[in-house]
Amino acid sequence: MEKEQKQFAERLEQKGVSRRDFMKFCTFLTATMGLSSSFVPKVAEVFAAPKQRPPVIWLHFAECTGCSEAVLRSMYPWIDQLVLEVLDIAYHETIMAASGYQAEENLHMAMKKYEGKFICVCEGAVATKFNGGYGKIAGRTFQEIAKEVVPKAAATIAIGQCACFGGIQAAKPNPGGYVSVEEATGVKTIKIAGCPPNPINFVGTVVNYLLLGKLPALDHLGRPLFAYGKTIHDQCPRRAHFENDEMVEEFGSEEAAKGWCLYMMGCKGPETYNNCPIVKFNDGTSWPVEAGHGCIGCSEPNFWDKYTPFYEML
Ligand code: FSX
Ligand code: SF4
Ligand code: F3S
Repeated sequence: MEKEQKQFAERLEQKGVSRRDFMKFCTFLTATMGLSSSFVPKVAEVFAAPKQRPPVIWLHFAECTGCSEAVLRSMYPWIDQLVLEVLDIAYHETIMAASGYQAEENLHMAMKKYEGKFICVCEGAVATKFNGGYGKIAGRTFQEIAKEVVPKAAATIAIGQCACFGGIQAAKPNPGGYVSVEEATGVKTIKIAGCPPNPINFVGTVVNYLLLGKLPALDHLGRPLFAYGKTIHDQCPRRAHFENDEMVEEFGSEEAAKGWCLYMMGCKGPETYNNCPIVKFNDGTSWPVEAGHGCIGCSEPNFWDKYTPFYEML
């Protein structure tokens, strides 16, 4: 175990990550998962000395690949290293070296080898009209691929608004008949919602599985409660400006304090469940409302149709 941990520390060091950075990340992840700080060493162990590395088949359907980008790049620049430490990614179109026939072969071999054991991660919506003609890979429709792979997985994680609820391609008039992965396959998915979702919520879900041997508790839509249990509005610092007497005094009046809130600019925070105000994006730098833009409800079903025009008050 000690040897493994040492080798892990060396690999991180090569990426310019100190043990202190790593422990800081584990503390942040543990808090995000809603676990007490006594779990921090256990969470660190999941990465440093994984007992099992579940095989993953990562599929892409109709989307912008922002979800993969979010996991692999934007947060901690080295989160890709951590993801690759705990998961055995057998197939991922964006990051694998293989292409063409070899890629197809990899997918089929991985599916056969790990049948019933792999985690399927899906990005993007599935086209259903015109026999699925709006989306094909290697001559096969998204629909055929989804129906072939998803039912063989031990669990399927839909990552991003598109895989969870259809996303922009399912917005009216939805010419391709795009639907969520769950609708396309009839298989229940765990939904890491958002456009893009916060990578910490994906990592938290996977670590929950590895640490506690089960998937996290979900809401009625299939989103993990640790991340999607509260509304943006309930956690928003701009709300504090008009709900805190001291702040109101500082602003001169409740009305003035309310001026900081983006509700009248169309913020959908009161109806949107996500943890953006707490976990933020880009290494905890900021999040939409902090940057001065109202929440557009990107983790809610069909937000493109439901919440446009975005600048109209709820
Ligand atoms: Fe959709 Fe993801 Fe938005 Fe993009 O793959 S959730 S369009 S950020 O990339 O699926
Ligand atoms: Fe609520 Fe949005 Fe106002 Fe924040 S900015 S308090 S989320 S309405
Ligand atoms: Fe999306 Fe709203 Fe967060 S738009 S990123 S859920 S603040």
